[in-house]
Amino acid sequence: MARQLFELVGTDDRRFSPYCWRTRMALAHKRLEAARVPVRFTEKELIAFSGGATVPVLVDGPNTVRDSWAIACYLEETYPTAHSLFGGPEGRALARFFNLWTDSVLQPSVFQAIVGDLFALVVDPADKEYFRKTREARLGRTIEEAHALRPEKLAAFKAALAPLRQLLAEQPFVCGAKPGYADYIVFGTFQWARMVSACPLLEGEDAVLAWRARMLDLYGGLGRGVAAFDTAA
Ligand SMILES: N[C@@H](CCC(=O)N[C@@H](CS)C(=O)NCC(=O)O)C(=O)O
Repeated sequence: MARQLFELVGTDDRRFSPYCWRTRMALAHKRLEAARVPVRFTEKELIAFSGGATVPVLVDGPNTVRDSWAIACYLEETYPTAHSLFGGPEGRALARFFNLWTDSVLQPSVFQAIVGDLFALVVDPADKEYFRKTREARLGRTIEEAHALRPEKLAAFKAALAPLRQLLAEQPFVCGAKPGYADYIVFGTFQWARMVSACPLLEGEDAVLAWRARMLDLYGGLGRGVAAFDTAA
């Protein structure tokens, strides 16, 4: 197939990367197919052609694009008529805010809360040494120390969601009546978490949980159809 998506893989063929989920949802939104190529953390040679060391990488005919945000912009520019991801330049600017907010606020707190489970349950044995070394350097503490901080990191995550919760009490999707790329950015974090940990990020009556259920149902249950540890909603 001319279009290929290189995505992270762990044990039992789990494709759990939050950034790759952003791209998978964006492709589904655009009704575009792609052959999915699994890449373990340490299989850097498989994506060396992209000039980078992270996934997602999209190959679309002669074009190679890496970085989930760059891929979303590429898809919007290359396939402008089919189902807009951003709804125009103003929407793209707002989606960029969601990208930066998710990367700098949501992802780090969830990462610390679930890294112990991620390491134990889904990091491939061949990648464990690499994962421990790189992630402990990033965390400034051991995986076990981070795991012990779960309650406080989850509390920080829940607090950070306050404006999102309010928004989703007013409208079904982040982007309004229909989902768009900002929804996929935030959804990537929730999908990643449920695929690597049984720890529920949210509980009870919560507009964000209700939104997550709607997101899991999109595109024939694309998100719901994969193996997950947190199967609530
Ligand atoms: N800003 C990048 C981040 C991509 C990223 O960090 N991907 C992780 C997987 S979740 C990765 O490939 N890590 C490889 C490594 O740690 O060696 C994007 O949005 O695509």
